[in-house]
Amino acid sequence: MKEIDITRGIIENHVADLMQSLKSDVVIVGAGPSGLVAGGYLAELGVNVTILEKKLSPGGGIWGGGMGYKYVITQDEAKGVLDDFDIPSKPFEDNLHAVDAIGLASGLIFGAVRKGAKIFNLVVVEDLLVREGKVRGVVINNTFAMMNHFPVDPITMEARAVVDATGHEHDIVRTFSSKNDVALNTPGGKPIGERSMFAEPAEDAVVTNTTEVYPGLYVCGMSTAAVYGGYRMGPIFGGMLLSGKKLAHMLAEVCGK
Ligand code: 48H
Repeated sequence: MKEIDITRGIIENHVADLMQSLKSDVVIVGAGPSGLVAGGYLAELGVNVTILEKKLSPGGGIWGGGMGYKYVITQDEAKGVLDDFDIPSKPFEDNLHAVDAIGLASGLIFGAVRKGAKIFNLVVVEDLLVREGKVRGVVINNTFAMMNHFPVDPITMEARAVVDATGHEHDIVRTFSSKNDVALNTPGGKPIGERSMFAEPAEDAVVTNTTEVYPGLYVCGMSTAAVYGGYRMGPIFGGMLLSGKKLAHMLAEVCGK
């Protein structure tokens, strides 16, 4: 066993994955629950999908459960998604299920990978490629370079559709809207901003507002609340899972699958 072979094995495989992702059908920014579900279903439907995550660990806001208590809650309507990703849950009250947050995060990550989504961690999406009024890809950089404010220029990936699954931050839509003179598909043409907690309408709105916000640019999960002025819902995750599933079916159709 030679160290140099271990090194070659890592570099060759990483670069092969990266080359496949240079031109994806769909790039999802953010590996939280909505992005992972969307990516998993899209891959299963035969779409070439890449998920980019700036942190070391995918999973987004799942890991901490509610205030560090390691369970989250889902509704009956989302049970099918848990089943599709082989994630156990315990029935709780009428129509609710308690899900171990660590089981949910790890199950969605592994489920997305097993279904064929390519996930790259430690990659920040810092901007978009826009041509002729349509989003055509992402501008990416290395997390460590960004954290240290090193003057390292970014590189790019092309995609037919880009998804902002960056959660509360709605980083992609926010940056796109502030850098360009564009009208988003929102009342007023700009992100509206998230509202205070009101779980039931918040959960419905996350799914309703999973949509194309600008040609080629889609939102799912918590970023829909920030973009469309939805309420927050606290540690109930059914809306995130159902938003990811809705998005996958919308984009599979866009990609002709
Ligand atoms: C690469 C990025 C970038 C970037 C951010 O926050 P998330 O878990 O997102 P959702 O929408 O799938 O789930 C939301 C849920 O976790 C939550 O916060 C809920 C239900 N809150 C309710 C409430 O009331 O508070 O994941 C987003 C991911 C994170 O992992 C970020 O690191 C990542 O996106 N990300 N990755 N490039 N520019 N910006």
